[in-house]
Amino acid sequence: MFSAPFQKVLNELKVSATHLNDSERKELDEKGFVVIPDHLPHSLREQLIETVESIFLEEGPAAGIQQQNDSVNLNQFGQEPGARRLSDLVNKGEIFKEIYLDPKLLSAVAHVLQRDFKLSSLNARDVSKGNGYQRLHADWKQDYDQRFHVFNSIWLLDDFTEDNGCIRVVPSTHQLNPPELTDPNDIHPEEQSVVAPKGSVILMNAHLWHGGQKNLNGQSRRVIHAYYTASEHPQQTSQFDHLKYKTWLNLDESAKVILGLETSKN
Ligand SMILES: O=C(O)CCC(=O)C(=O)O
Repeated sequence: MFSAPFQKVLNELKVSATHLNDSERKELDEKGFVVIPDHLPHSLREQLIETVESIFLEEGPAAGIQQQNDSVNLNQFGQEPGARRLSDLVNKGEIFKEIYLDPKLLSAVAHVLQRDFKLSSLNARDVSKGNGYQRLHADWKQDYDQRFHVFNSIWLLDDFTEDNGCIRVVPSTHQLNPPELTDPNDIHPEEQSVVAPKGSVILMNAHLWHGGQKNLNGQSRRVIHAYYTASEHPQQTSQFDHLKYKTWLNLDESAKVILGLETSKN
């Protein structure tokens, strides 16, 4: 369970079991994911789109480049061919706190990980027409040891449709070892596309088998991934290595704990 200091941080951030209703909790427990529609208010979604697009513009061909630990599907430069990616959004706008400190999201992470945790990475992803297919994978690479170690959330800035490369998942695989499919194009008989309207957030036990799909019609499917890990594991984006002083100045103690910058204090 949580250390007393971490529980205090959760209380300060208004994280509580009541954020998930019984059916959301049941889906997360049984299927390994749950879609929360209308979670992003319209104006926040618009501001996020504006911010994300301005970062894409500013970073140009360097967008997404970052040394990341243990990334799935990324090349040596932290980029994914055919996908627009951004890394390290913690440093790229106060607005992203609305995501990584969201009380409902943190309540789901707390429910699944059941011990102190921290943000592992905060990235954005979009895929262009004809691209985006990923082999089925789990974000946790080791065998299932009766505990969960990682949690992901996918914030939909655009609709996820069958044709623009929405994510696919294999429900209820979160208590299995990661998939060992030999052919990257293998289709799992039980895989499902997750179709959902913009403004939704997909809360996902990141042990679940999942993968991006090909964007067939070229419509935008911009998402933000807020990914967490239990506190004993390294972060995908090390905040100690990357956090800028100007970001630090605007963080309160609770945010620093969620970013893994402070061990929680009494
Ligand atoms: O954006 C998505 O649809 C999922 C991406 C994903 O699973 C990954 O990049 O590992």
